[in-house]
Amino acid sequence: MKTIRMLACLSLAFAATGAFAADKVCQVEISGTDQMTYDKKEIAVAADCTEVEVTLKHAGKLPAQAMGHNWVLAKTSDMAGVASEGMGAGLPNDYLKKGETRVIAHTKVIGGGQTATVKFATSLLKKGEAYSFFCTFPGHSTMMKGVFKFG
Ligand SMILES: [Cu+2]
Repeated sequence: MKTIRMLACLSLAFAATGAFAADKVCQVEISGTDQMTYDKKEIAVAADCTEVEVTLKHAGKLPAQAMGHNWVLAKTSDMAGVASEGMGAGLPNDYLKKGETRVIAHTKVIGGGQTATVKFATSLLKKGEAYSFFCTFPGHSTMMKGVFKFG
């Protein structure tokens, strides 16, 4: 009886793996600088991407304590609130409020020479919604922000 159940589980696992074969992971690269800027003002992800993998590079030299950058994705209407409420959370929490639910995806905060990656499913995104990416290091989101387009 146990064996049959295990076989059933195995075939389910295989079925799931088969489904993943149709997945399309789309890569996005973005850099941050010591001048408090990203090198992109807009990121566009095609509608057939099932997952997005964002790699953030800090091309500068300053440490995370002085010029830390992260990459945070949220609805454009949530951006100001996420940034201002994340300010007090501190570097160990990547300047994101504990229990923050408005963030769709984010990398950790990194300093010069470092790289961080985040992968998320596009099923988290709604067509027709306006999304923005931004840095939640205190004061940065006024300059470090851009439009995220899906579809
Ligand atoms: Cu920043």
